[in-house]
Order: sequence, then C-alpha cells, then structure tokens
Amino acid sequence: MTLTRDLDKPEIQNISPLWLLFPLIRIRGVYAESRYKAGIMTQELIQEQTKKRRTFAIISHPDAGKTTLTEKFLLYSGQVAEAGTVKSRKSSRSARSDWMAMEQDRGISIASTVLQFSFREHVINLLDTPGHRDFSEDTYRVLAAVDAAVMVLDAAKGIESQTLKLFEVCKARNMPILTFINKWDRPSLDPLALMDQIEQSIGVQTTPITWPVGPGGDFRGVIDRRSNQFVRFSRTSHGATIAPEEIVSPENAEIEEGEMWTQAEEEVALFDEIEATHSEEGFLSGRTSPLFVGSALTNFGVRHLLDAVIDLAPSPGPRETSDGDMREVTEPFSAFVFKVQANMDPSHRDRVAFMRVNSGYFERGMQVTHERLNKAFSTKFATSMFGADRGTAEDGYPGDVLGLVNASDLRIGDTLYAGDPVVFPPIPRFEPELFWNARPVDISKTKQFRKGLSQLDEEGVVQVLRDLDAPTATPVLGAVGQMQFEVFAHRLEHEFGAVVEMTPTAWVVARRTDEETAQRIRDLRGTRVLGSLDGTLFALFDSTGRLARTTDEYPDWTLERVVETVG
Ligand SMILES: Nc1nc2c(ncn2[C@@H]2O[C@H](COP(=O)(O)OP(=O)(O)OP(=O)(O)O)[C@@H](O)[C@H]2O)c(=O)[nH]1
Ligand SMILES: [Mg+2]
Repeated sequence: MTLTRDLDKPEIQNISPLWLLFPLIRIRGVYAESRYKAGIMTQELIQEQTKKRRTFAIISHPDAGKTTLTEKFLLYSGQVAEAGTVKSRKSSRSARSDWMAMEQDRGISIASTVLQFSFREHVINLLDTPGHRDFSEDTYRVLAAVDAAVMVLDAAKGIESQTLKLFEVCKARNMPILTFINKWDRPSLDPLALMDQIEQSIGVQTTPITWPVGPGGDFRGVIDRRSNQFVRFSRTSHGATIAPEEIVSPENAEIEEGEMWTQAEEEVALFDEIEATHSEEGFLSGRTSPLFVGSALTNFGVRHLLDAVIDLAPSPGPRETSDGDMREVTEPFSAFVFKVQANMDPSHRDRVAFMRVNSGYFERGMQVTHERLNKAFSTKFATSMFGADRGTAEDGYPGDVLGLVNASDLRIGDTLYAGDPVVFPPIPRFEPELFWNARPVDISKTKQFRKGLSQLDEEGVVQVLRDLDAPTATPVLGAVGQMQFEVFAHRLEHEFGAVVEMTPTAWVVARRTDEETAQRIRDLRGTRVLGSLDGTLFALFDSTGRLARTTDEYPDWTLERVVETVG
C-alpha cells in the first residue's frame, strides 16, 4: 500500500483536480519545503501546518461501529478504494485498524490503532480505540493524546454505562466531542429521545448537524442543517464503495418521501426554535456536541461526519505541562509518548513507541532530549503509522502522531523535547482489579517468558506488580479485566514463544498508596505492597472488607483510587 504520509504535499497526493488550477499555492508549498530543508522553520510555517492538523479518537461502547466507521473514513478520504469489514467472512478484506490476528478472530478491537492520512489538504491523525471495558486503559491513554473525540452511539442502544464513563473522561479534559448516532439502517430508538438521553445523562446538549429522513431501518438520507438540503443516499454492495448522493428539493422530497420527509422537516424546524444549533464556543468548551446520524455499514452520513472533522473540530492548541504552564505550538519541538506496541509487523518483530507532537517542528533524525533519562535521543527511525503499515516520516508538526521504532528507552508517559527542558504530565495507570500469577509451562522458555513479561508490561497489556524488596519474587499480574490476561497469554505464546499457565491469586482489590503508608501496611495481615513499572505503589488486600476496615481504622493513610471516573 502507498502511504500518503507526505503531508506537506497533500495536494499532490490527493490529486484534487482543483489543485491543478492553483499553481501559485503549489509553488508556495515547494518554497516552504526548501525552507525546511535549509533549516529555516518560522513560527508562521509551524502555525500554518498546525492549522492543517486534526487529531482525534473514535470512542464508544463495544460494538457501536468505531472500527467500521474508521474504515469508512479511509474510504471517503481516498486512502482505500474498497472498504474492508470487521468480520471478514463476506469480504476478502478485513478492516485496517483491526490488524491483530486476535482482533480478526474475535471481531473486536483489542488495542488502539493509529492511522495518519491526508484529506482535503489536511493531515488527519485518527485513533480507533477498543470499546471493551477490559481495554479502557488503552482508550484512556489515547484520550490524553488527542484534541477531540468522535463518540459513536448505537442507535438502538443509546448511552450505555461504558459510554458514560468515556464521556466523563472527555468532560474532565474539556474535550470537544462530535456525536455520531450509528446503525440507522436498523430499527432504532426515537432520535429525539436519544438526544434527550445524552443531555440527561451527561449534561451535554447535542446540536444536530444532520438529521435522518426515515426512521431507523428505513433510512433515506439526511437533512444537512447547515445548507438545509436533503441529501438522499443509495446503497452499494456491502457498503464497500462510496454511497451515491442526490440532493432532493423540498418539493420533490415531499412527493417522494411523504410522511418521512414532513416529519424530519418538522423536527428540524423544532431545533431552530429551541436553538439546538451548533455553537463553536459551546462545542470547543465541551458543553455542546454537534450531532450526526448515519450508518457506517451502508456509508450513509459518513461523509458529513468526516467533513465536520475538518470544518468543526479544532486544530492542535497549547498543551499543559507538568508545572501548569501552557506549551504553545510554536515553541521548540516537544512530544510525549502515549502508547507502546511491539510485534505489529510479524516480519520485523520490533517495538514502536507512539509520540504525539505537542509543539514545534519535528524532523526525522534530529537530536532531542529524553526528559526522564535526561539524555540525548536520536529520532532516526521515525515512522508514520497506518494501522500495521508504516512509512518513513520525514517530519511532523503539532498534533502529529508518529512512531519511533526500536526506541527501547521510551516508555508510556515519557517526554521528548528540543531546547529548554519541558515535561508533560504522566498518564496515570488504573488500579488493577484482578490479580493473577503467570509462569512458563516449559521452564526452558523462562528467558522468552521474562522478555515477553517486561515488554507487555511496558505496553500496559497488563501491569506487572513486583515486590520492591524482593525483585526476584514471582510478580503479580494486575488487570482491569479478564480479557487482558487472555491477550497477555496469547501474545506471550505467539509473539515470544512461551506458553504460560495462569492462576488467580488471593488478592481482590488494590489502592494506590505512598511510601509512608506502605511501611505501616507491611505489618497488617492479608495485605501486601507491590510496585508497578512507573514506580506507583499499590496496596493489595485479600478482601474488600479488610480494605474498608483499614480505611475506617486509619483514615489518614493514603489508599486511593487512581482514576475515579473509569472502572
Ligand atoms: N447494521 C449495522 N451494523 C453495523 C454498523 N456499523 C457497524 N456495524 C456492525 O457492528 C459490529 C461491530 O462493529 P465494529 O466496527 O467492530 O464496532 P467497534 O465499535 O469497533 O467494536 P469494538 O472495537 O470491539 O468495541 C460489526 O458486525 C459491524 O458490521 C451500521 O451502521 N449498521
Ligand atoms: Mg473496533
């Protein structure tokens, strides 16, 4: 596959016929490029490129259609000629963002996927996240790296508890959210009731941008409230290609769609009356959310949503540093690592650290500083990511998500910078809720086991909790959900060559603690203090009753949940 990562020339890659009409802009692009080469990077150029970036995550409860929608974004942006499917029995292709064998077997997303591509002369950094609660830590990390989120709801289900938690995380970060009510090709809840539900449960007012003509299951098209046009769609075979669109006048719509049209028209008039209308200020502050209705399966309404990512979603802005300052996009290069993944490409078996650029100009090969280790760091192996595929990334700007290959020193939460030191806030790990032991079935595979254990710990597949006073003692594996252990065992076997046996331990609950409390807890029965990779200390208890009694008896001890909103 050719990667269209060469993003300073998106116009050439996109082969937009319009582009040919504007040779002047093109010359300017080339001129800008030579200035980069000459090492003259002005703040103005960085600003200009930053404005062309959109970095967002697609999030939702399991199975709402995130990966299908991601695939359709690739179709509509011209990255793929035919969309693949999540469950690929009918189609010869599978979805690009569910590239792991385990994901394809189960038809669910297990790890987040980064896809970088150009669309409408913009650079999109799209992060498809897993919806399953067991993988919510991964989603949480991704939310630290994006500027906006597309929240997908299943039209027949509305807000589910998992959606609610994700919304809370977004709200806590004041993140702008675009809402997409998906699966309108199937029987659905009443759309007005869905809007009401969103407002009641999370306090965000939705402002419809598109509104469906036809009830769920009899989806004809959408009214685009910005242009007040009725856009009617036609289906294509398996939704593998773009759905043809037709603009229908109100007169014809009334004749051809009858009651369905008049109902939609009345509902849209109601939105004008109650002022459920997009407000940039409301959206950017996370108070209101532009609403789109569609079907990722049949592609109806997908284009409107993708266009809105360019037209409505914000470009990268200043990012908060650990000391509370704001890092402006035009300041020297800085980035932070939010994800690590090994063995994405079976033929290479290497490790990729994903960084999000927060400020400045990144040029492959530049020397930067690794903040945690306070040492020089070479960026020779920078890549752009497109699911499991990659291409060399020559440069990057604020908002870009780039992979650094085989940078074994990089861990989740690390900051890289050029110039004066800067550090971005760490991404907290959740407190684990399940605690298991693992051992290699064949002890001659101990080396492979240890290697896999430490790699999967760094990725956050599970948390390896060790006794800091006895580092060689058998570690306890902590997880938020059972499926994390399944992924751990599967990957250890298939990627590292060690079959493991897993057994539950006596621990049932953990709380974050500190050195002082840890000293005291050590004298208590039924507890143990273990440390995770990032140095967090966890106090483990063998019953929730014991935890409750301990907090009652010693209210001044530090025993806290890590992330209140998820879990
Ligand atoms: N009828 C209908 N089915 C859809 C639509 N979008 C997705 N699906 C189906 O819903 C199922 C789940 O889709 P995915 O795209 O894997 O959902 P997801 O949100 O990525 O799931 P996880 O990542 O596992 O949380 C698949 O069988 C899709 O074919 C839609 O618009 N209409
Ligand atoms: Mg998915």
